Amino acid sequence: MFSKRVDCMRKIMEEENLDGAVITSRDNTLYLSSFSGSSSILIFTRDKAYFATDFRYIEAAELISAYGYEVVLIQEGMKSVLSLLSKLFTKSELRIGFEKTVSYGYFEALKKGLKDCEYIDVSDRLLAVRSVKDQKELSLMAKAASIADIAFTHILNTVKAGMTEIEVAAELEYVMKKNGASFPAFETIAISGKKTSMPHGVPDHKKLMNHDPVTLDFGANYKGYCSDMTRTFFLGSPSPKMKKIYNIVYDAQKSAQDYVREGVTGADVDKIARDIIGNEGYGKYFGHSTGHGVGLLVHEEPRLSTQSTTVLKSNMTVTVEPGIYIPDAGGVRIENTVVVQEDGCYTLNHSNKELIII
Ligand SMILES: [Mn+2]
Repeated sequence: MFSKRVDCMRKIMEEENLDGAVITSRDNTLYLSSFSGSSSILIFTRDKAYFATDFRYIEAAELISAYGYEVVLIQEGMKSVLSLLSKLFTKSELRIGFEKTVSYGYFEALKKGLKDCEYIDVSDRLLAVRSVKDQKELSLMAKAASIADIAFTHILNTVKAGMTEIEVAAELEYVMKKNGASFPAFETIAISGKKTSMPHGVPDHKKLMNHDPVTLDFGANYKGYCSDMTRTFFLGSPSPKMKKIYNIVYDAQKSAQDYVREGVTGADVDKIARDIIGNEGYGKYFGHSTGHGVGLLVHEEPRLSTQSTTVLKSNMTVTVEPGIYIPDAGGVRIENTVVVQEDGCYTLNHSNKELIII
């Protein structure tokens, strides 16, 4: 699988007519080499691939050589990296692929090491390749989603008024780890009451109260892959207004999810959800996009937004997560992560999305 990914990097290099490429972001190095440590640099020349890392990871890196990388020990940080680069690239005026997400300091150092080269961003190309998942990735993502489902069921069975938001977040994370997650895919959102009007509210020591809406937005990282789901439920019967909002968000989420298929654009899907919410008069309370790609990063390509011209392809994984947020009252969001197929999509997480009253 990973040697195939080296080939995919080679294809990008050919298409961009690159003499070399230097890849350092953790998500791309993981994708291209299977290495998940915090320090590694992949260097591609026209005919070879190098995996450079420091002493802490050299033993773990041995595996990487099986994928066609020559492993190189870096002993003096950036100084060693630059001397390696100047050994590998002896000519000047080369076309070198890099990632536009690197730090300014790193980029300046790179330019000093490889003088007079032209730098071409390949991160967008890699994100485009990564947006379509293979079967192995899909099975890891299904597992990550099922871990989150287990944690959600646990919360529904144990949550009660008097628990704090932080406690609920900690329970979710504990149960996810007990069930195989390495860590949460992102900072868990567990918010209650009026705070649910903040799409990315931060849990604190506020206690849950009867009749509160509770919004949980969380996911597991399983072997590098993320899951992402959101549910809003109620601790006792909701106010008529919150119930109405729930049903509109439910309709918007269901209709948009039903619309996802190969060949439609991100904007097409966004419009389905946005029109339903807008037609009910709540348009101004839905200020974020309808969804995003998920994979090694929790937010990646493609986007399901008003601006997204990306055409969806089979085996892309995207969230569908409309919401309505009314300041000083409360909010509702429902989010599934789905896999795009030729004639529709299937969802990776299976928790009930209908109105839940505990
Ligand atoms: Mn999301």
